[in-house]
Order: sequence, then C-alpha cells, then structure tokens
Amino acid sequence: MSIGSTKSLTQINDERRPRSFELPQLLQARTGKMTRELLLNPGDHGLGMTPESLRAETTTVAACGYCATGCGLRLHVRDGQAVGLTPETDYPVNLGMACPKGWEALEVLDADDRATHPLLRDANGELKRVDWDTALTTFTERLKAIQSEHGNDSVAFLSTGQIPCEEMAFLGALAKFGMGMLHGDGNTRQCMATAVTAYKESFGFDAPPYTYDDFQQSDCLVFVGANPCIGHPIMWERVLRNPNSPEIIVLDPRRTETAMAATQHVQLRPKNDLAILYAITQHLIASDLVDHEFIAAHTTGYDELASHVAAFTPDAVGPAAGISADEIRRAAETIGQAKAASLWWTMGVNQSYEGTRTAQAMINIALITGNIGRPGTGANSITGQCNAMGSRLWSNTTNLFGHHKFESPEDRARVASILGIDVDTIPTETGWSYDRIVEGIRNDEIKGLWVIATNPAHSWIDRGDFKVLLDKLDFLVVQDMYASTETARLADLVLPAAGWGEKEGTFINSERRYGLLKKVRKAPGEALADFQIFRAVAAYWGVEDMFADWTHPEAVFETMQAASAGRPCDITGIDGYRQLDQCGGIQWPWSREDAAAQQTPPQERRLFADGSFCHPDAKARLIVDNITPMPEPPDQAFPILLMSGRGTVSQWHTQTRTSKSKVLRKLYPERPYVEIHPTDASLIGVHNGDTVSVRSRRGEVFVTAMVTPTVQRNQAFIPMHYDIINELTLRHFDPHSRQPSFKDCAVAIRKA
Ligand SMILES: Nc1nc2c(c(=O)[nH]1)N[C@H]1C(S)=C(S)[C@@H](COP(=O)(O)OP(=O)(O)OC[C@H]3O[C@@H](n4cnc5c(=O)[nH]c(N)nc54)[C@H](O)[C@@H]3O)O[C@H]1N2
Ligand SMILES: Nc1nc2c(c(=O)[nH]1)N[C@H]1C(S)=C(S)[C@@H](COP(=O)(O)OP(=O)(O)OC[C@H]3O[C@@H](n4cnc5c(=O)[nH]c(N)nc54)[C@H](O)[C@@H]3O)O[C@H]1N2
Ligand code: SF4
Ligand SMILES: [Mo]
Repeated sequence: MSIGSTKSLTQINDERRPRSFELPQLLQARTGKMTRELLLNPGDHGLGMTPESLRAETTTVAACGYCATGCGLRLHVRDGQAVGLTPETDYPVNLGMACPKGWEALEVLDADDRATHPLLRDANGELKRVDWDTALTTFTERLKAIQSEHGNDSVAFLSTGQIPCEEMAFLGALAKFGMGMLHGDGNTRQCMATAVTAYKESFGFDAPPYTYDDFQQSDCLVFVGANPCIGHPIMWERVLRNPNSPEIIVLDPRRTETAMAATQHVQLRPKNDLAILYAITQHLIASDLVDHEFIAAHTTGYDELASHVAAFTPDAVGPAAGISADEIRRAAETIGQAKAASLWWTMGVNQSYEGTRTAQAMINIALITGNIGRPGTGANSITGQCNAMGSRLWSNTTNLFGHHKFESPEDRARVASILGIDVDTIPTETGWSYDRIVEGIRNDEIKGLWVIATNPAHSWIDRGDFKVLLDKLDFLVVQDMYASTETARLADLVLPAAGWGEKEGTFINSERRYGLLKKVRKAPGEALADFQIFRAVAAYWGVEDMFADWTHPEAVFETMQAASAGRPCDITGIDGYRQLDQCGGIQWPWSREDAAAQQTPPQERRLFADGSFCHPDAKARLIVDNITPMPEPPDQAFPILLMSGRGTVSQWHTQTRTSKSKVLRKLYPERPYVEIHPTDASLIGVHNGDTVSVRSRRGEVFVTAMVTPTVQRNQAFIPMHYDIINELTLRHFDPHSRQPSFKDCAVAIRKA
C-alpha cells in the first residue's frame, strides 16, 4: 500500500507548478552557474505541477512541522495550492489523529506579518525593503568585512530544529566549510543537548532506542519531567491505546494533565529527580529486582553504581525531596516487577543544571532491570521540535556532519571525500556552544551573527541580558518566515524564508523516523526556501563550486546517505524520497544490507535488541555523580521557585506561528499568566484574575494570577509562550551538555 499520495510524490515532482518568486535577472550575470539554475527553477526543484494538475484536485501526505511526534497530514491540493488538510489514517505515527496545531498548519502561512521581502536597516535605523541582490551583497560584504577585521571566528550562526535535514546540512556545511566559521549552534541546545550528551556517554551514540509502539506495549510507563498530554498529545494517544492497563508513574512537581492520568504521581520538590532516581535504584538493588545476567553481559560500572547509590535510601531521600519514602519504594517495586517498563523524559530533565546525570540515572534504571531492546521498554528521551533529531545528526554544529568528530583526522578525511571538498576547509575542533557564543558577544569575540529559524530574543535564558548583547553586534542577520519576531525586529538584515508546506525535505521524528516535508503552497512575495537562500549565499560568497552538487534537497539527502554508511544511523538502504513517501517515513537505521535482506522496512523498529551498544566494547556505561546544589534556591526576598514550560496544546514556543490562527487563539489565554497555589495567593491577598508582579533578580513582569492547586506551595509556573518569561530566568547550565536550566529560579510575587 502506498501511504504517500493518491498522486505519487514523483509524479508531482515531474510536473510543474506556478512559479514562486524568481531571483532578479541581474543575479544571473553576477553569480554564475548556481544562481542561474535558481533562476530557472525558482522555488521548485522538482516539486511542480503540470497545467493539467493545476486544474485537477489531488492529495498528498506530509509530516507536520511543529512537534517531533511527526504526524502525517494529508494535504488537499487544488490549483497547485493546498486548501485543506486532514490527519492521515494510514500514517504509522498518528493513525488518523492530529492536534489543533496540525489541523491549523496551513492557516498560519497566510498571516499578514509574513516576511515577504528582504529588509535592511537604513541610516535612520529603520528596516527598509531591499531587493535580494542588495540583501545578499550586503550580507556578504558586511560579514566578510567583520571576518577580515576580527578573524573568521568572529562571525557565528544560530540554527534550529525546525528546518529540514537537507537545509541544516547545507547551512552547517556552508557556514563552516564555505564561509570559514568555527562557531555555530542551534536552539536544540535549549532543548535536546542533555539527552544527546547522556546517550553519547551511556550508549556510545546519540541513539534514542524506542519506537512509538513501545507506548502501547509497556505495562509500566515512567514519565519524568514530561507532560505529553500538552507537549505530545498524539504520543499520549498511543499510551491511551495501551491494552495492558499499565502503571503510569509521573515525576512532576506540578499536577499536570499527565500527572492526573497517572496511577502514581510522585509530586517531588523541583530538582530532586536525581536523588529520587538514585533512591529508586538503591531500592531496586536492595530488593534484588535487577537483571544480573543483562548487567554482566551488557554494561560496565555496576559496582560503582551500587556503592554510589547505597546512601540514597528512600528514607534518606524522600522527605527532603518533598515525598514519602513509601512512594519511592512503590515506584521502584512497580518498575522492578514490570514485564516491560519504559522510562520517558523531556524538558523537566533536559533543562536542568544536573540534567545529563538525571537522564543517565534513568538510563541506568532501564539497563540494570534489563528494560531495553524489548517491546515496551527503553530509556527514552522524547524530542521536542519537528526536526531536533535532524539537527542532532546533520547541522554540523556539535558534531561533524553525520555524527563524525571534528577532532578526528580520519573522520575529517571521510567527510571531505564524501562532500568532495578540501579536507583543510573542515575545522579541527568543535565550535562553541550557544551560551559560549553569547558570552563571545559580551567579550567582543563575536561581532556578526546569523540567526536562522529561531527566536532567541524571546526564548534564550535571561533574555534581557541577551537583547542588550544583540545590540552590541556589528551585524545581525535574521532569516525567518515572519518579519515581526522579537529577534527579527532587532536585525540589521532580515531574509524572508518560506516555511513548512512551502518547500521540501526531510524531518526526523522522535522515534528516528525520516518523514517527508512537501511543497504544496507558494511562499509569499519574494520569500525563498532556506535551501535556496543558502545556495544564493554560497554563490555571493564565492563558494558555489563547493556546493555545485547541492542542487536540490534530494541530492543532499543522497550525500547524507553516503555520510551515514556503516554508522549506527545508517540510511543507505532508503530508496530516495519516493520510498519515504510510500512507507509513511522510515526509521534509522535502514542500511543497504537491511534493504537487501528485506525489501520493505518494518514499521516499528527499536534499537539494541541484541544488547550490543555503540561503545567499542559494545557495553553500555552506568554513570553516576554527586548531587549539585540549586544555584538560586528560594530565600526570604525571593521565596517562590519559578518553573516554566508548555502552557496549552495550541501554543507553540514563541508564538510566531500559532498566534496567527483564529482557531488556536481561542484555545489559550491571551495574556501571560502565572499559576500560583491558593494558600500563597491568599497570603498576599491575590484572587484569581488579579494582576500580579513577578520579580526575580533579573527583572519584573506583570501578569494575571491563575490561582490553582496544580502547583505546590512556594512554587509557581509561567508558560514559555509569553515573551516575558525569560526576563526572569537565571542564566545557568548543565555543565556537561551546556543546556540552559530554564525551570528553576527564585521570584517574589505580589499584588500589582
Ligand atoms: N503544545 C506544544 N507542544 C510542544 C511544544 C510547544 O511549544 N507547545 N514544544 C515542543 C518542544 S520543542 C519540546 S522541547 C517539548 C517539551 O515538552 P515537555 O518537556 O513535556 O514540556 P515542559 O512543559 O517544558 O516540561 C515538562 C514538565 O517538566 C516539569 N518540571 C519542571 N521542573 C521539574 C523538575 O525539577 N523535575 C521534574 N520531574 N519535572 C519538572 C514541568 O512542571 C512540566 O510539566 O514539547 C514539544 N511540544
Ligand atoms: N523559559 C523557558 N524558555 C524556553 C523553554 C522553556 O521551557 N522555558 N523551552 C526552550 C525550548 S525546549 C525550545 S525548543 C526553545 C524554542 O525557542 P525558539 O526556537 O526561539 O522558538 P520558535 O518560536 O519555535 O522559533 C522558531 C522561529 O523559526 C521561524 N520559522 C519556522 N519555520 C521556519 C522555516 O522553515 N524557516 C525559517 N527561516 N524560519 C522558520 C518561526 O517563525 C520562529 O520565529 O525555547 C526554549 N526556551
Ligand atoms: S502532535 Fe505534533 S506532529 Fe502531531 S499534529 Fe500536533 S504538532 Fe503536529
Ligand atoms: Mo524544545
């Protein structure tokens, strides 16, 4: 059965569709071969429709562009434009379901504040419309001037988990190999860096082992710092389909929708996860609920683990963590006695100053109980953005293209030969992490910044400080779908980008599935796909020969396939976009050998079934560490611990997209609000709906009080979707992953 389309992607590819914006004729003369080709095929690169099909109606399936669930959406196309969509019933991810963001995905493309033309800040400090030639000439001249004055490394980029793999790959290769940058990172640092570091150290590779079927196969699911009812509602639907009446253990300081559905809600005091997980481990060992055979055959470090956790008895840990020792014992016994236990985590773990070790404490529990590689098991990090997984593999930031190492001469030589580039263009060290790039701006080491598909003036921790730093830059380029984002408004140059639905490529979802993004809409005005912008930049920068083969996304996909060969993420067996389309996406790995043995990839595949991990000795590492004190605990002046996170299913991050849908706007509170406990509210004379001041050592904001017992006493919660949130947050990071610890800072709340 072909899930992809009534009309296959390739058929659509072979035909033509109305032209998107065409780069002006004069570029042709200026920049040679590559741009000439852009001119001939603007915006299309093989996704066109014939005049006949313009009249015809057709449908085609594409992966959603919001969260990492990666639902398949069937797009209804008329006259070459998608006019509606429905969740795809046969897509293996969502089985006919979608959340409101998915349903409204087309609506937000028509917003009035779409970036439709390049904008350049003029002598009066105003952003004014310019043509692409001026934009790209200015981009090149300004950044080259900065590099020649301050060195190549004084220009950096911040990328994203929300553009297709092929675009990330292009950006990473262009910036680092073509433009000579050393430093580039992405918003995945805010999101997945902890999981990446934890997996790399424990398994030897950044390899989330699960498949969504595991939600249905477990008889014990443990969610730590995860609220899938709001963040991943369609994954949660899979939990609801679980026929085993599973135990659901939720560790969350708040009584979230997910916690309400749990059989055991461990309502801990924030940031006591590591101690509690060690106490669970201690009790598992003390009760002999561990799998000695698995431990001996497939892990190292068990003795150190056992002696490290010995002091973390449930009695010693419970009261200080705000829970009872019995709750810990019950959770441990439930996990230890389950036939198939799975442990899932998201931002309550990743965004923490000891997140890496906390994630590894979960990995340890899965390993010592033999809960890995079997249906319904795993230590499973749930991904956030639609293509955060792609960013982890292909963005050329924290690792060299395709999880190679910048530091390794063999890896550099391999990547250089696959890309057909001079090995000397590849940096010999990993560039700075996001926070270090930000410090680089403070120290005048970074003078030029190129921001693509992320909105850090809202989302970066302690954004008040960050916005001041952005002002220090000599040149800030922002490439976004919307010209109105907090960051775009601060830019010197805005490059207008096509968005989801207006271009093609692949996203990798949370269960390692490559899904297809399709072009079913024409981008507004002169907006170009990021892919095309990168091609044009390459041409203006004078490195188009280096990217001569990077003509269209599927060509880059083939290069990614070559780079993946023989690695844990091998995708050499995928028969191009056509097969991705037919199968409803394909999980990595799918090697040439896999494909030779079995024509069609099975739909639900998990890793480590053979107990063989990616370290040279094939064994997983059990890693433990000391507990770290909270950097800014509540005190008399700032007595409340502030958390932040997802507010509703209908809001996405900094709201550049979701606030543009009338339907979605009806589904969330317009004004920013803070959730506070009824007792705390009555102590300061605050009623539900009052305006309150929330003040931290960084800033003060005024929001509506939402008085609710879902938060505990002396704790509060503000959704991250309102730009005020990061006025308050404290700039601190996990030392191993450098991920910001967004969910803990001290505030004072009073009636305004
Ligand atoms: N609707 C919607 N869905 C989204 C997104 C969105 O913006 N909107 N964003 C996507 C992205 S990029 C991401 S990363 C995911 C995030 O998905 P989640 O991580 O599930 O969402 P959060 O609300 O950030 O955090 C999860 C929970 O961590 C809890 N928490 C806070 N501090 C602690 C602690 O110390 N310990 C524990 N155990 N828990 C704690 C919070 O109370 C919160 O309920 O969602 C994705 N899905
Ligand atoms: N306090 C607090 N802060 C947080 C968090 C938290 O829990 N608490 N969570 C953090 C997490 S997990 C995340 S992932 C980040 C998210 O933070 P951001 O990445 O800053 O948030 P988004 O709103 O998703 O920004 C994506 C931008 O890309 C643009 N865009 C979308 N598609 C395209 C495209 O195809 N091309 C181009 N060029 N642009 C496009 C959108 O218009 C938008 O401006 O926030 C982090 N910040
Ligand atoms: S759950 Fe995620 S992938 Fe599915 S429709 Fe909603 S936003 Fe899109
Ligand atoms: Mo995220």
